[in-house]
Amino acid sequence: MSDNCIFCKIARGEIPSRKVYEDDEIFAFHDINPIAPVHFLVIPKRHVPSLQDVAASDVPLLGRMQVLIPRLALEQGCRPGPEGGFRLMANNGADGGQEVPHLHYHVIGGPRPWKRD
Ligand code: DGP
Repeated sequence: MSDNCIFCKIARGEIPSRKVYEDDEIFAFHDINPIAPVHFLVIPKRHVPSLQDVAASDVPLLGRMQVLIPRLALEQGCRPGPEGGFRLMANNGADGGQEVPHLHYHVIGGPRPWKRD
């Protein structure tokens, strides 16, 4: 937990968000500035700044996130199979274009065109 982290506050319910999913380790919510019909973020509840900060002990958590994401994508309206799908994106650090320094996966999809392709 990080006191000043906006995504920690969202995961704790201190800042409102449109929740997509929650369990004891993972929180998912709609991006405030969506670039496609489906655009939500999946974060670990624990404060991890970016993928540059994960360790071997985080593999089970990261694995759970990866298995969860396709399920949530379908629930949020992404189409199944090779004709459908979604984009999974993680910006890491300033050079990676990361604005919020709490690890998050963007899940982006739905019928094209998107605002930014
Ligand atoms: P990134 O550049 O990868 O760090 O993307 C951060 C994303 O987080 C960006 O698409 C907008 C989103 N975001 C920032 N602040 C908030 C917020 O307070 N609520 C929600 N729902 N999304 C936010």
